[in-house]
Amino acid sequence: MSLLIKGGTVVTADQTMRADVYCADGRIAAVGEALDVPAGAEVVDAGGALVMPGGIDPHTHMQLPFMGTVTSEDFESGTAAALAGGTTSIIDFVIPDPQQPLMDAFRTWRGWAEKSVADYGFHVAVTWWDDSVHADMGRLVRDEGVNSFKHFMAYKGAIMAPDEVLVRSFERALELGAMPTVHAENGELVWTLQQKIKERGFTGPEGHPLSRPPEVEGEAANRAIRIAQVLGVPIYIVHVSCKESLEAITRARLEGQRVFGEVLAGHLVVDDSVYRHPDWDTAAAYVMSPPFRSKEHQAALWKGLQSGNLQTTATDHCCFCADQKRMGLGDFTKIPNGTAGVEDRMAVLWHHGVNAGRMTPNEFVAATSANAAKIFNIYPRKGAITPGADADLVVWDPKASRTISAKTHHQKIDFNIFEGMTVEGSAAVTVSAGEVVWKNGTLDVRTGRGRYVKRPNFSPMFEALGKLAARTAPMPVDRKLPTAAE
Ligand code: DUC
Ligand code: ZN
Ligand code: ZN
Ligand code: ZN
Repeated sequence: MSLLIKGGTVVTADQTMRADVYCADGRIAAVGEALDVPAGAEVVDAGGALVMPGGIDPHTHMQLPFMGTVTSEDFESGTAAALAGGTTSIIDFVIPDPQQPLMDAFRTWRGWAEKSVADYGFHVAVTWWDDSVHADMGRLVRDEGVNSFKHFMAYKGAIMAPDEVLVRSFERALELGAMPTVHAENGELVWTLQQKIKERGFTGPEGHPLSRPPEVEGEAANRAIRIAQVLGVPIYIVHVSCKESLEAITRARLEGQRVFGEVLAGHLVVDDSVYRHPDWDTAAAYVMSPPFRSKEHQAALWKGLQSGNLQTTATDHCCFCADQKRMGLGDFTKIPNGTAGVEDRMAVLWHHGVNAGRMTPNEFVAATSANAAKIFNIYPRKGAITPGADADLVVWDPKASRTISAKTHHQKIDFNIFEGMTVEGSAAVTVSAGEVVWKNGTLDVRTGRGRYVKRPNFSPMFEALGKLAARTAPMPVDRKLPTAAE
C-alpha cells in the first residue's frame, strides 16, 4: 500500500520546501521533487496546500472515570475527532486509584484504548507510594514503553500526590530515565478555598475560578520545579494557565534547569468571563482545572509560547455533557472538571497563532507536534517529515474557513468551548500510518486501527543531567552530599 502526496509545500519545525511525500508500508519513504514512485500508488493532490507532520496532543483523557462519572468521549470517538482536526497521535493518562497497582491500571487502560483509530501512548499517574509503585514504574519503563509519569498536586482526598510522593517518584523517574510531569495546583489551598467560597454563598460555577486562583497554581509549579532542581531531574508542567507558573518556569530555565511547559489551546483564547455566564449549563460547561484566566494571563501565555519557555500545546480533552455537569447543581465543587478540544486545537492555534502573526508556520509545527515528540522521546518517528518516520501527515489548507460548533464537530460532547469561532485554516486531508483517514470532510477509519506507541526512556540525556545536577544543584544531591569523613 503506497501513497503519494504531491503538489504541496512541506512545512516542518525546521524547514519549508516544495516537495512531494511518498509513503509506503505506513512510513515516509521519500521526500522530494519529481519522485519516482510505483504505478498504482494512491495520489493525493495537495493543490498548493501545506503538508505538515500530523498533530500530537500530549494531554487527553478519553474514557476517564473521574469525579463520580466517566467522560463521554471514548478512545474510538476521541481519536476519530482528533484525526478530523489533523491530530494523528495522542498521549493519554493512566490514572490508578490510590492503592491500585500501577500495572493493573495500565492493563485496564490498554484494554480501553484498543479501539483507538489513531496512534496513542500513555503517561502513568503516580497517586500513592509504596515499594510496589517503585517496582511497577520500572516495569512500565523497561517493558511497556512508558517514559513519563504524572503527578496531580490537586484533588485532595482522591488522586493528589503529596510532597512525599513527588519526591519518591521524581527520584525513581531519574533513576529510570523517565520524565516526571505535574498538574500544578496546591490541593490543600484549593480545598480550603472551596469551603470558604461555599460559606460565602457561592454555589454555582462562578465559585470554581475563585477557588483556584493563579497563586495556587504558581505555588505548586514552583514547588515541583524546586523539587526537581534539588533532585536533578527534568520536569514537564502540564496545562500552564497563568503568569505565576510561567514565571516559575522561565526563571528555572534561565538558571539552566530542564523545565518544560505545556499550554492548552483553550487557555490561550478563552477567558474567565465564561464563568459569569447567566446560564448555569453554559458556565458549568467551562469548568475545568486549572480554570480559564483573565486576558492578561492569556497574553502572557502567548509570549511564553513565542519565547520558547512553553514548548507544547495540548487540550486536556476531557468531555462531560450537560447532564454530567449537572451533578454539581448547588455545589460547584461537584461539577466534573473537564472541557473538550482535541479536534480544534490545530485550527485554533493556526488562526490565533499563525494568522494573527504570533507564530510562523514552522513554529506552529514545533508547538503542535515536533516539540512533544522530542520531549516525550518519539522524535523523529513522530513530528517529522523524513524517510523512515511514521506517515502521519496533515494536508493543511490555510485558506479554508469554518465556524466551530458542537453541531458539526465529531467530538462526543454536547458543547464546544470555541463555539461560534470562525477560523481560517484547517485539515483538508489527514494521513495516519500512510492511510488517508480524513478527506472532503469525511472520516474513513476502522475500529482499532490505531497503534500503541512505545516510548523509550532517556538514559543518555539523564546521565548527562545527573552529572550537571551534581555540579550545579544549590543543595547537594546524593552524590555530592558531604560524608562525615570529609
Ligand atoms: N483537569 C480537568 O479539568 N479535567 C481532568 C483532570 C484535570 O486535571
Ligand atoms: Zn530506587
Ligand atoms: Zn490536570
Ligand atoms: Zn488532564
